[in-house]
Amino acid sequence: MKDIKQNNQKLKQLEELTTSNENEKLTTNQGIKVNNNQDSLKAGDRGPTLLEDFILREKITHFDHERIPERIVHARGSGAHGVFKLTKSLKKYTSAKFLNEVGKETPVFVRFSTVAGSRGSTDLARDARGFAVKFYTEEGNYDLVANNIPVFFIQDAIKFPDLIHAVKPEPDNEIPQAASAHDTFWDFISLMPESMHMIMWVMSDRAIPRSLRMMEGFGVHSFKFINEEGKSHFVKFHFKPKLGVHSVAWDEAQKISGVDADFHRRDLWEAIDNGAFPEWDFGVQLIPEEDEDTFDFDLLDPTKLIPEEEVPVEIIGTLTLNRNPDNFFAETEQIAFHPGHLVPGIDFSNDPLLQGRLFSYTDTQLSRLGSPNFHEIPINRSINTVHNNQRDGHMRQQIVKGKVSYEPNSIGGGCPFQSMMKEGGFSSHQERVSGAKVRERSNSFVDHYSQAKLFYNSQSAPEKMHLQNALVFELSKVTIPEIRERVVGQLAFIDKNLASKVAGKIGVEVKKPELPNQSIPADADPAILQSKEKTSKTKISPALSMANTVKDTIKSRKIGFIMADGADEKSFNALKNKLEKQGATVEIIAPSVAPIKTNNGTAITPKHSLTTTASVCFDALYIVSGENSVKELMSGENKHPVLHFINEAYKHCKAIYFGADTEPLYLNSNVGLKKHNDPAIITWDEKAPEEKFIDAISKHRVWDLEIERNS
Ligand code: HDD
Repeated sequence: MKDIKQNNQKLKQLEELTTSNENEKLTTNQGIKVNNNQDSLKAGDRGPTLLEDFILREKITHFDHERIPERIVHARGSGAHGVFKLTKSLKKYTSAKFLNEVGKETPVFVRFSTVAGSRGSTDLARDARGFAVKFYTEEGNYDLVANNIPVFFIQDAIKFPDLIHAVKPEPDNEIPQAASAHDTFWDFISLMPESMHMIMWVMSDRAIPRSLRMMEGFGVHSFKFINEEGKSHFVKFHFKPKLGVHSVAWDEAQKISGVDADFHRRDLWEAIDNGAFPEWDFGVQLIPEEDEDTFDFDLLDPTKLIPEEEVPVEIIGTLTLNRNPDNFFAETEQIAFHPGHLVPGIDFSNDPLLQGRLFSYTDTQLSRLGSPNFHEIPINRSINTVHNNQRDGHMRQQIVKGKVSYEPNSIGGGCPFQSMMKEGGFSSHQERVSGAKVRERSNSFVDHYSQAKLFYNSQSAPEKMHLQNALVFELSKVTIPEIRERVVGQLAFIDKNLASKVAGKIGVEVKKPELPNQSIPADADPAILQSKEKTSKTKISPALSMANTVKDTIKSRKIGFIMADGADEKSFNALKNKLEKQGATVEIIAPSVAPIKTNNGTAITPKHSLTTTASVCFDALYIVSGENSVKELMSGENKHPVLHFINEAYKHCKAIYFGADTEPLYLNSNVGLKKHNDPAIITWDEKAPEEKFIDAISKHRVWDLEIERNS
């Protein structure tokens, strides 16, 4: 009951601050009704516009100031409202109230993002994805500012501006947009061995998700849980999508960027609009403080993950996104996350990357949102009312009564009061810290290759091939041979075969790279750094491969039905109903978007024409039965686009079902050259073809057949 109240509280808060123009009269910002919004005020109808035209001035001035600076990183994002429901109490580990009571619901807003591109850049860039969650808890806002990759490029925040400058468009010509395939990125990477583990992840298909709804989320750093007795545990956070983790092929990603640059944003929006609410299991890996030193890596090193085989992920709740924002700018753009927004019971670790982040986020909001009062913007407001002595500043909203804005005070009766820990007052974990003031890195951070190896070795054969191709693609765009060579030299520490294959395709030799000084502590043993023998305790981690993800549902998958006049209405309806019943979405693709007539004379309006969309926007294709429909598709200007559509879907290893009468399309496409040994190509003459089609869609793609199919 209380949770529903809490949920409603955020909703109510937002509702109170939301307006609609429905049935309203146009006014100025001062509330004056406007009688003419078409013409400015002039001296005569052909004369100059008058300075006194306050309606014109106000409108243009506001327009001139509509833009705010985009986020320095993670500028391109999409967000949604939702709820987090606790399924397992963590009271033993943390006093955070939203993690204590089973069944408790906490309202959330989640913003997903790419990292490198500008606000208007494509969704399908090869990049890490942000997965930032704001929990509006009764104890205040808690932000988990996560990514879809569990490790990071660098170990210390002091290198963050260098990393970002290297990956962003180059400063002389602002090229390329939203892409890491260029000289400066790889120059930096080639000189930073610590980035190699993350490089394995961003060169894998994890960096080109099929959907934001099919990505994992990771808090990356070790954080701390503190319980009521003050005992602490290290904790790593995980979000696991209920739909499984799936990606597109790089060739698809590039084409989607042209056909629908908003592919991920649209997919998220439509899924929520259609009631297919994205869901994740929320999990934790818990490590008692005293076990800190039992790993073969440092828990404070953000380039390392804890293999799930060593510390299993305990699922403790469900995150559901169930409401699209009303206004992109007001909500998704103005939301301000900060890893330092904590609630009692959660604390930081000494991870040096995290420590630097704690400074950066508020600082960036000040220049991006322009005022220290950004917490008053509706999407950023805590549901716990704010009481303190801070005052004034640009755009202050809260009207605090009384004379007092200092403490201690007697005039205000001493209010507002501090809270003791047992009253919910935030109290930092009492950790004994001592040490000389040094600008150094711990020796325990020096092994840069073991987990890169672990990741690579845990991938399936098709995943390894994609990763290798990604490296070849990226490094082929690097124009300076020495940089290519250095990267390949780094790869050799991970996998010799990978290095030599990549080297062969980019015209360099595998050589030991010159190691940069700045990333190696003065007294580090270079032998450790270069050791080819060092491997992690865990040799293979099945959890790291997407081949082992959930593949048993077609829920929210997009199926393209290719059809023309004369399509067989009965089989069209039968399959459409079957697919929709299982939660898939069906979209019709026809020669044009003009209505088509089925063999029963029913008019159906297609959503797409063969030229306004492409196979890359669909998970699977059904070539609808109907002799006349097939004839039309195979004739004139339709023939090439329809065969291209089918061939491309086939190239990307998608399920294709050829209905009755579609043999001409089957035989004239590349698909027709293969016989019935392909689990994702289903033809009219097979037994239970619809069931086979549904099963094939649920498998996502048949990556295992990729080489054979494309040879
Ligand atoms: Fe960051 C935004 C995630 C390291 C500085 N970061 C930002 C966002 C995400 C992350 C998801 C977008 C939030 C949103 O949707 O508004 N960042 C990470 C992760 C990191 C990380 C998982 C490493 C584990 N970040 C990092 C470092 C620094 C920053 C080391 C600086 C020292 N990040 C920022 C920022 C941004 C940001 C400049 C840009 C916009 C914003 O904060 O609000 O402050």
